[in-house]
Amino acid sequence: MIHAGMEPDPSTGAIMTPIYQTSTYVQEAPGVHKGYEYARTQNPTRTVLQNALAAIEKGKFGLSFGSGLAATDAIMKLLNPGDEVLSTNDLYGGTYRIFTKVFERYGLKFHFTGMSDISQLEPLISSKTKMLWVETPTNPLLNIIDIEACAALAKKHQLILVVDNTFASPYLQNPLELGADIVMHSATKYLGGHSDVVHGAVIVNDEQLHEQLKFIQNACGAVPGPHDCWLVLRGIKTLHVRMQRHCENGEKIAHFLKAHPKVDKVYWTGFEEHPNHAVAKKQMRGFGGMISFTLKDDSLDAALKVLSGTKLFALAESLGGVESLIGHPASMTHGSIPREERIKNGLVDSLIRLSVGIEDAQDLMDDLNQAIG
Ligand code: P1T
Repeated sequence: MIHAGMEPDPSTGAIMTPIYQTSTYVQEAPGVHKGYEYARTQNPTRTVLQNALAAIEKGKFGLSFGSGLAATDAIMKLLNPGDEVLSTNDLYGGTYRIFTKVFERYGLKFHFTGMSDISQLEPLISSKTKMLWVETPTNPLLNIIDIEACAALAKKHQLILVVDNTFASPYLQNPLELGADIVMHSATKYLGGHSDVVHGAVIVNDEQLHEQLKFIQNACGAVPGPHDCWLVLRGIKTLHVRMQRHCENGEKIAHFLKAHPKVDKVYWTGFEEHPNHAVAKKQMRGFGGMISFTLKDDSLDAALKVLSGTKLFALAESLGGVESLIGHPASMTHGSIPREERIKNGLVDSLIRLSVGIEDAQDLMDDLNQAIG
């Protein structure tokens, strides 16, 4: 993570990649330049980040975007009107929103389904299906989807397999090695790691896919600024140590919640009784710091009291930063999914989501304990 894809700056030897805050590059003569023409197309800070992203995801090519959703937007533009996408039904609300509110208007069709049991998927695939969209672990219910099994299905039916790897991060899971065609990240989360940047990443192995996505990146222009690239580069250097601590704290807090008399269900991929724990163990190197739970008192009021009652856990959207966050998916991150749809997929109004940070675990447990009461 510290060295991946990162070389000292070739023009000065600066060990830390400089922020190339420029919109254009001087050419010696028309078409004679140092590989950089215009900063939407190329920027040296972005180049280093893109190489780092490829290296940490064990892929050949990385591409950076202005946000996770800008990355998703670029991936969807690989498709044509009439094409269909089979997507998991438990996913970030903004991804659901761009699929249904933006791309359906351009003639793409989306089918949302549970993917924990892969045998359910094949009957839903038709000649129009072109892409499989997988988020694992899912946001916010921490379902686990078998990436290798999806890859086999995608290969058989010639589908592009996309894995949103935001929740696991490349430290815990590398979907390209498991057969995925495209990995995407909201780098706003664990990759950035400090809640100070919004950023998106796409990593692929296939040269043709890379060329198509690079074309879209430049033609549509959802590129990040160099300062944001630099922040993500700096975040990546500590991803491994942060993730180790997120995992340790996540495990302690998941067990603490499970033992708490007022807590009902706890969703965490590390529990042996998690329906796909064996798959999680197979494809992940740890279980991360994302946990969702409900209270035995399943009223919305009881959940809201906990959400407003924590002192260390800040009530906020987002995840993956060093500081712990608490959120209410139904009204915050997943508010853009119609209620009936949410409830059908198990996302109840009283669900509470935690992004466990890297503070002292006992302090975090004390905070939850006083808020739950
Ligand atoms: O926010 P942005 O960088 O555009 O990324 C969107 C996105 C994509 N995929 C997953 C799995 C995500 O969790 C997100 C963003 N999620 C939140 C803001 C959240 O609090 O869940």
